[in-house]
Amino acid sequence: MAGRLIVISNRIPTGDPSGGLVVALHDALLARGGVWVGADPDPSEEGRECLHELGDIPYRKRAFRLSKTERQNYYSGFANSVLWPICHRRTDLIEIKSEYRADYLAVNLRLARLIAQDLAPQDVVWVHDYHFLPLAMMLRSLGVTNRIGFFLHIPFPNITDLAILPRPEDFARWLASYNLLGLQTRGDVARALEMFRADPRAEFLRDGTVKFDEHIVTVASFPIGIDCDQIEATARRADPGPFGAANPRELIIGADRLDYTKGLPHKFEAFGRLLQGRVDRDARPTLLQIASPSRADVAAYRQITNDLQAISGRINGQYSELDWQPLRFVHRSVARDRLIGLMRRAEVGLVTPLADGMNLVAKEFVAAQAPDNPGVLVLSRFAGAAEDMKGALLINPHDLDETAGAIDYALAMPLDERRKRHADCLAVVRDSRISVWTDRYLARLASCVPTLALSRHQAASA
Ligand code: GDG
Repeated sequence: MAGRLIVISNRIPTGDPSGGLVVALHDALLARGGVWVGADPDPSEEGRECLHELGDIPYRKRAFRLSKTERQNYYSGFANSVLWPICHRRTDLIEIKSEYRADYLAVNLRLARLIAQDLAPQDVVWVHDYHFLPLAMMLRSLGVTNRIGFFLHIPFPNITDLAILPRPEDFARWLASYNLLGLQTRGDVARALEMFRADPRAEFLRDGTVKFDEHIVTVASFPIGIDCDQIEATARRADPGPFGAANPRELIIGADRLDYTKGLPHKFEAFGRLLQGRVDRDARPTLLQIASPSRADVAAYRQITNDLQAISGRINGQYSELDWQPLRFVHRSVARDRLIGLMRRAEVGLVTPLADGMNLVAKEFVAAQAPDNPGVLVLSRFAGAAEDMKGALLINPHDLDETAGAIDYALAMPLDERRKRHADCLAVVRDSRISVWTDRYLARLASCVPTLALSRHQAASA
């Protein structure tokens, strides 16, 4: 595929690339050349109409400015208080305001104009995530016929939840303007196709693509992965660091952004259930929950933080001993190498989202284990990762007894079974490694029906 790669994502990394997706996109941009466009983290009333250059690297990074009001309405508002809860089946938390939607569309239109000015005919555009759903439709309205791909990192919403969106009929039109709609799982693809099937404007062509008005979109799953070689290497040399006097014998680890989708209250309560039901009173399992702060300007995130402090206080108050604090709730971000070291040190990785696009922590935990003496992954069946990771102990996080039972089983699991389950999970993690994911996505995008050749394709499929 000739032409530059134009990547659009909400955040553009500053400094050296780190983290799987960032490195993978960085590598793809290095290989092909191109531009990485994202929002400037500093809101400003100045310079709203320009993309400014960041850094001096073989490809360009360009940041677009948001005013404080736009950041509030487009980012905290429509993206994180409307789309995020809808996609994660938390419609009770949705906050609809007309200015949210207006600024979401305005920011996307401004971005589309800025991108269109700079596009060459062979360039390929790859848009990431729910902040930019209408971008392709807007680029098309400006006459752009380049290949444009979209990848949704979060779950595709249920059709009934979609109806809660203001002007729900826009959603299908936004997505149909892309050449390739990439989703995390086969379940997501099924929900997207259900949406198109229910829409009288959509028609299924014989090759499985969807024709919607004058557009043809391919819908497919691309389960995202991690840089497993790098994590395995880090885990071999990483040091979990000191624990203080109470060095846990049985360590259960959780590491999540502090988000209401991650099922953290359920995780804490299930751990409390485990402590309550202990037969061996000398057993002293410790749950270490690292929760990196996230979106503190949205009320639902402040609420969940307060809830977690209350639950962890109650559980510790009930079960702590002089030399043992069963639940350690660390509400801050931990250095990457140390986090990987803690994962390797842990007997159990506990991942309990109520809804999650993929969940990379589950994959990182597997990659961080010593294959000859691995820990056990306890994984919510509502994480995208559960669709393929059948070697994990799959749980329903709403069922506290089931989760407590799975942790108990994991802590007592014989070495043979641990090795077998870990090998099964590691094979899945390696198959979906991030470099393969990027290549697969871009190759599929290159093979999609180009927007210009529409009438010929229609004739062939009729
Ligand atoms: C979205 C989707 C999808 C966590 N705490 C610390 C830390 N982390 C790192 C983890 C992991 C990343 O953050 C979190 O990734 P997840 O996939 O678990 O979750 P989201 O942030 O919600 O990501 C998700 C993903 O996009 C990719 O498509 O899988 O479903 O929601 O890498 O290790 N990293 C450091 N310190 C921490 O304290 N350094």
